[in-house]
Amino acid sequence: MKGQTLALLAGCAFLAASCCTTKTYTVNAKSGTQTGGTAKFTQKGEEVTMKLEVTNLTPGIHAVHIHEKGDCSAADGTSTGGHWNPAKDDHGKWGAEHFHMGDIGNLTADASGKAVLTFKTNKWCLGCTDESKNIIGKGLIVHASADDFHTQPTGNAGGRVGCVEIK
Ligand SMILES: [Cu+2]
Ligand SMILES: [Zn+2]
Repeated sequence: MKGQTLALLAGCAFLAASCCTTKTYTVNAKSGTQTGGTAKFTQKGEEVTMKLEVTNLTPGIHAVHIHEKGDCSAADGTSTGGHWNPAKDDHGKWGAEHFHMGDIGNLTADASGKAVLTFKTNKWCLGCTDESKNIIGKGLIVHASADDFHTQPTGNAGGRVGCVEIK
């Protein structure tokens, strides 16, 4: 009985270790806003899932990108640099002919300013050695306006209202 319990515990520990890496971060308010929320990243096998929950946005559509630096120190979020673009491609819509590795797209905030976005991809990893995939050390930005998927190199998404340091 004792042996079985130990085997079961060992099995559970193995499953827990092999299942997922999960990291949860805070959304920091930028550009004089009250933006808040959390960004949760989980890697299971080759797939990374992002669950982004944002509060206190203006109702409507807002662009979300991964930017190149995990530094939210500037009041306007510009310390995160431009869009994360390891493949040196053009800005665009995720999955289209041309897009940046950080071009997540848009989310929609409801009348109360809340928005939830779930995004899954096997093009990212959490802390692997492939710098064309690793999102650790990057910054996630929620913008004041929508991404038009067209304007270079930013999508004309306006100011930076929310910022996450993906550490
Ligand atoms: Cu952006
Ligand atoms: Zn882009």
